[in-house]
Amino acid sequence: MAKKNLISKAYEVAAEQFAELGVDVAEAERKLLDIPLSIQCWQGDDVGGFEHLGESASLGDGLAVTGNYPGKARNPEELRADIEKMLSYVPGANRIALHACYAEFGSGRKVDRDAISAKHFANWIDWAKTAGVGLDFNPTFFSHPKVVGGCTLSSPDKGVRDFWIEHGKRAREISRAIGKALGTSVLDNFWIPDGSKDTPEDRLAPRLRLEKALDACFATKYPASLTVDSVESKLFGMGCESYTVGSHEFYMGYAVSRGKFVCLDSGHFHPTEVISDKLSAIAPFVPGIALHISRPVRWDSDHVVCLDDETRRIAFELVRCGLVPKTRIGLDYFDASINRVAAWAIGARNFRKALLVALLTPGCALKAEKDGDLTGRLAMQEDFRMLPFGAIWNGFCEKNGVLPDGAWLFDCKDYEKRVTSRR
Ligand code: RNT
Ligand code: ZN
Repeated sequence: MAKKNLISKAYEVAAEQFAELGVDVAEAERKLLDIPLSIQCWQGDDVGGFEHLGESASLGDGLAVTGNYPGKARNPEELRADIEKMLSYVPGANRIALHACYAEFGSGRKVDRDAISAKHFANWIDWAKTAGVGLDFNPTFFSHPKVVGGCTLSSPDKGVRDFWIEHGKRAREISRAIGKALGTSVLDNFWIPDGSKDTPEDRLAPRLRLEKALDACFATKYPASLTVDSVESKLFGMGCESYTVGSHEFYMGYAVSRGKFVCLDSGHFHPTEVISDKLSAIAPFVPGIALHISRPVRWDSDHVVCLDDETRRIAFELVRCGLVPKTRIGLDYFDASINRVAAWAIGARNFRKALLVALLTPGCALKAEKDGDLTGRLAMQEDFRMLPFGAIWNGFCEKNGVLPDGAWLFDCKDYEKRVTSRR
């Protein structure tokens, strides 16, 4: 009880301080609740999926999950239960991003990726309706024997290309059907692992094949109210260090010329290159931007999202440039070395915190900039770092029935004790 009192006291004082700086805290909170955040289902089972339920299958094709923390979800029911737990720690309009490999075949025969359809996602759709969340989708171009020589849509083998083109088409049709069933537009994000370990002689031919294959995938037009497509670039992957067919420049050109969303994964660029600066540069030229918020560490692009400078900067750019309506914000990380539900919640809460910080940032530094007072701008930017954002966050969580910092982890550990550790 004392703790609760402390949270509301701190909240009141903080809200007064923000009001003095011209910030409307209530409005910031309303906006934060309405911003959709698409949370990746694959944090819960190490990007395993359910195609091989009962058989073993390993993640591959440039993706790697490290760690063997106990308690990973073994089937769709466990994964959905874990997602519900995780969602209870994340205030706001959340969505869940699925991958095609999370299809469910029930007692029927396994269906290959070039033959899946919306009916294999019926349980997800029903669950989403009950849970009150939207869904997003991704075709799965990895962990499959038809990834030949590390390649899918850019493969020199027509049979391989055709298989994956059909998969891409199926994924779009599934996305359309989910959009229709849930009444919310589904983001269908294309990422492929294609590339090469060593330096290729011909860097052009695979890109021309990819261009054609994507055109074939996207031949059918669907209304944006049901689904939109995005294309996600990467710099390199494990075993694909020297050449990536779907590089940033490739997909920029593709998205701009075809009117597709560009998906920026914050882990997919050179170590000192940041995506926060790309948002305002790309926005004028594409119908929309998709984000995979992640945290790159050395070779890995998928560590749990922290509330670091770049994460804050991404959220700030979205808010300051008015890009929230144009952006599908999503998360993409997978950590199997710590409690998976906690990993999910930490990253998702952090991006919501980053958005809250952005929404609560006073406008006076912008005014100083417009007035040419660059000294004032820097002084204010630095002073604002110490504003009591945490007090607003905790009060905001409580008002919305979500456990504040310091409390949610106890609940999560209790869930671990009762549920995940027994798996
Ligand atoms: C891979 C891409 C891709 C995947 C997910 C699982 O480097 O980031 O988005 O992480 O689709
Ligand atoms: Zn990604």
